[in-house]
Amino acid sequence: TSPAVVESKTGMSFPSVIFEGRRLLGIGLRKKCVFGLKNIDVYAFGVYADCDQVKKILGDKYGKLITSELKDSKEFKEDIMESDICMTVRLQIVYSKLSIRSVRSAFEESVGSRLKKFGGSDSKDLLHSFTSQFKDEYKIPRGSVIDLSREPGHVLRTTIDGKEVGSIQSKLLCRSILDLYIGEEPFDRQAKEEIQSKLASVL
Ligand code: DAO
Ligand code: DAO
Ligand code: DAO
Repeated sequence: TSPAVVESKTGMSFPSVIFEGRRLLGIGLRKKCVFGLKNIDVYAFGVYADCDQVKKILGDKYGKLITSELKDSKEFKEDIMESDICMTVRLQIVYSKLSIRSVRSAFEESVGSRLKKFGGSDSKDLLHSFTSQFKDEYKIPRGSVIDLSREPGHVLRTTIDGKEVGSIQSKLLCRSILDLYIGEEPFDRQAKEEIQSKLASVL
């Protein structure tokens, strides 16, 4: 099996395979500008997908295209986003002073804007049902591992250090979270490129 991949700036290490065969597609860094002047490294992330499923579900449709064509195909991206393929975004916390309150407000800003973009009016309740999972008593010190997984049936499952904190069935929420990492304005452009190339090369 292939070795883990280390995010060079933070030293956070991502195994090449997690759960039942979810493979690492790419890694990146989530930064945030605070007080309009300082950039902090908030977390490193790795995006994983069940590549056998990618092949099974999208192989017939795209298998004949060459990797470079596939990589830039809007339709392919759309199909990945909309599909029921099992995926995980793993976050490893870098910033040691992260409070649950700031997680909640960052989330409302980043994911909230996507929910509005894709979902429209009834997205407020959905956002609340997700952020209400973030209990004030949770601790996420540096090195904590948060997994956001898309499970069959568009269920978004959240775990902190392997412990489940909640599951929500919502295609819109899965899609909105995905969009943070591989959408039009991703947190880390290079990571998005890497993820897309890797996905295209699977087929
Ligand atoms: O101390 O309030 C502060 C600044 C920290 C900004 C935190 C950004 C949070 C980003 C989301 C983290 C999700 C795990
Ligand atoms: O980086 O802006 C962002 C949003 C990333 C998603 C963060 C989800 C965090 C969920 C777990 C928090 C538990 C306290
Ligand atoms: O742009 O080619 C593409 C698709 C990339 C897919 C990235 C998958 C991330 C899945 C995370 C789901 C979390 C709910």
